[in-house]
Amino acid sequence: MKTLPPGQRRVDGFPRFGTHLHRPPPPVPADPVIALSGAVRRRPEVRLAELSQLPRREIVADFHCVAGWTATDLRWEGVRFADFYRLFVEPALEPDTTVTHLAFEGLDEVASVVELRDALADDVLLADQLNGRPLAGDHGAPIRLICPTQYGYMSTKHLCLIEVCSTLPVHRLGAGIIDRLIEGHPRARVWHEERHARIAGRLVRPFYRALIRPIRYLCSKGAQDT
Ligand SMILES: Nc1nc2c(c(=O)[nH]1)N[C@H]1C(S)=C(S)[C@@H](COP(=O)(O)O)O[C@H]1N2
Ligand SMILES: [Mo]
Repeated sequence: MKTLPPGQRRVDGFPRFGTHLHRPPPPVPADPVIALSGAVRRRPEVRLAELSQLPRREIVADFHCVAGWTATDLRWEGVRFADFYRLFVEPALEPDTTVTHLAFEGLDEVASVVELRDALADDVLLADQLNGRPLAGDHGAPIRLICPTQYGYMSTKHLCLIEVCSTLPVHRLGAGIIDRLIEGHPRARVWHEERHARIAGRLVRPFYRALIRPIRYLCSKGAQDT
């Protein structure tokens, strides 16, 4: 049996999970795009059809939710995020911009903030296929980010917007009590157990683990509504 990262337990299959709770997955637009905002000169929209200009990539990786479950050996296909960045984002940057972070937003308005160095890692994908099939609604149709070495909350599903940032986008972090309680770590590396921004990963394990059952229940209800 392979070793899982600290505090993780294997689950069977791959549950739909997330902060969307009871809502069904958002409908997929007829001609989906990834829009760019923030420190870009033009505001180009990249049609998903344009991604066919990039080489296809496949990775097999485990998926680790911060709440403590790990789905093993998922086969993702798509394009490397670094290739997308070089072809579509870099040419659109405002002159003399130093990009530090990217905010990835999904059609359900859930977003993640990823440091540029983590987003450009070799194994980060924009994935449109899982285990040989087009991504289903539950897992992020039509396309999602996959950052396999970071907790799942970085891997934004239903990706439709990338905000290019030259400082930490604080407006993305949320200011409510719940946001503070589950405030994600800025790097969220699973092997470093970077679960929470201020509290040691080991200490928040039981708190997150207690959320798995109610969230899975709500997610399965949302999936049935579709
Ligand atoms: N758009 C969007 N992306 C999201 C989420 C979400 O609610 N909405 N949840 C995150 C969390 S917390 C996890 S663990 C994974 C779950 O991915 P899955 O539903 O494909 O298992 O998606 C992440 N990306
Ligand atoms: Mo998660």
